Amino acid sequence: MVANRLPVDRSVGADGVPAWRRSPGGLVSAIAPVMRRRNGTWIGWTGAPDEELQPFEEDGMSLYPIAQSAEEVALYYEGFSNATLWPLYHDVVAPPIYDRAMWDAYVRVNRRFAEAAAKVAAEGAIVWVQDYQLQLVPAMLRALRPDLRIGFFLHIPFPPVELFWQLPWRRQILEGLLGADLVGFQLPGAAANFVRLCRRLLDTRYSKQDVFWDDRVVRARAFPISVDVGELNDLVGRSDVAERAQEIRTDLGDATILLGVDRLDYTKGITQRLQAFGELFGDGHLRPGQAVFVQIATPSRERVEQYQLLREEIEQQVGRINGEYGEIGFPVIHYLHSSYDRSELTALYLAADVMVVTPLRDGMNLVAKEYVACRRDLRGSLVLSEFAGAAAELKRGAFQVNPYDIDGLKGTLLAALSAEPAEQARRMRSMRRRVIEHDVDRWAQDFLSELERPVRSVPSPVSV
Ligand code: GDG
Repeated sequence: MVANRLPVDRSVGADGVPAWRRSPGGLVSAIAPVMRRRNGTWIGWTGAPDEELQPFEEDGMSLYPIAQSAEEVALYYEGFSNATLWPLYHDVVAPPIYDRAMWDAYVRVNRRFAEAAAKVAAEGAIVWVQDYQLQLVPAMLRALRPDLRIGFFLHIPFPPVELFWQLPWRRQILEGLLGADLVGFQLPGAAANFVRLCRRLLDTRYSKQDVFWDDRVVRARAFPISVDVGELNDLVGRSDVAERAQEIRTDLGDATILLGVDRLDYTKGITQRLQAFGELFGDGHLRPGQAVFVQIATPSRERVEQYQLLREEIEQQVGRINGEYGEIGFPVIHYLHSSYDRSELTALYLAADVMVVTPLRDGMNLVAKEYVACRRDLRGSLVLSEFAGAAAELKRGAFQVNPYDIDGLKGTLLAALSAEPAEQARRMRSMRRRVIEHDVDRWAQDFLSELERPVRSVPSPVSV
């Protein structure tokens, strides 16, 4: 496995001794058992700059740390990954920065990951590369180790040709990805964008979702990621979690609870949803004390300027809305810029009457699926943006919305707030069926079995 981050976080135990702990989240829990079974090695960064560590074992996995200098973190990670690729791949909702020093660092760090993988992988091994920070790794690795079977998965959207075309290094990125045998995306539309781009930019031959490149077949396929249903089920079954959910309800005065849980990111549509919610008080549709919005905004990429600007904007907006519509003891928005553990998040999901997920663009959005997985009681409503990848699977049960349409958003929030229990149950049941059958284990298995499937050979060109 090659990913920007290792699957562990450093924590300090009660005795003050630093230790590693497995990172929370579905990706790690889905992959960790596969890695153990196959004796795999995970190559990644520890998250601390300027740290040279030897390979070590943790949680039954072999971990191989890659060092990044503070300058590389600024240029490769915060820069090219999160100030260039992230906005470009999310519909340019913020302007991407095109900076040559950032690009140079991206190439340098990608090469370091590729060289490490080339050194560690056994003869004929399977190598799975994750996400937009490492798009050059497949081709770099193939050049060093043509014997390997290489898969790549992109967690974020893949943009249409017209947007990707802006990138000064578009050819290098595309050729980097084409080093893989299998390029996985969240949605079929993203795979189609990729194939179209190969045709337009590199004039490759192709057949449906297969691209013929360098005498090889590169398969582009969709594998919608999902959540760890088993882990969430365990949390939902805990009595302390149920008690905490009840406590949250009581603390909020038994108001109807709307909930947002997002990294503080401009792709998540937080300002749009808060504006719509605030206007419902201005219009007299809601009263303070009757409904309350809890917005968890987990700190993210705090050194990137666009994220600092967004934080200021949201904090001003929350202050304005509470100042205008709140009453003593009844703020209309609870805004929490902090991160919580999984049990607290689960209690929030259980307490929420309406889960509001309104990204302007999102590869998948796991929060929507986590909410559904937690609601075994078939209660609660999900308001879901049409621009989240999850909408493709959950569209029948969710209250779908275009987050750019503030009036539409207001109407949808009201509809979700007034859904009767029978309607909630009907919608939730259909969404749960999908999420339970397609959990994150299935996602990992589907990707790996496609990667291991024998590849057909490149057909000879047909003369016309
Ligand atoms: C990228 C793509 C794609 C949030 N706050 C806390 C916390 N979280 C957890 C959530 C969820 C995860 O973080 C966020 O996942 P999302 O999918 O919603 O969004 P991104 O971070 O943007 O993820 C996305 C995903 O990759 C996977 O492919 O779905 O489209 O953008 O699991 O619960 N977890 C904890 N404390 C928090 O405060 N423990």
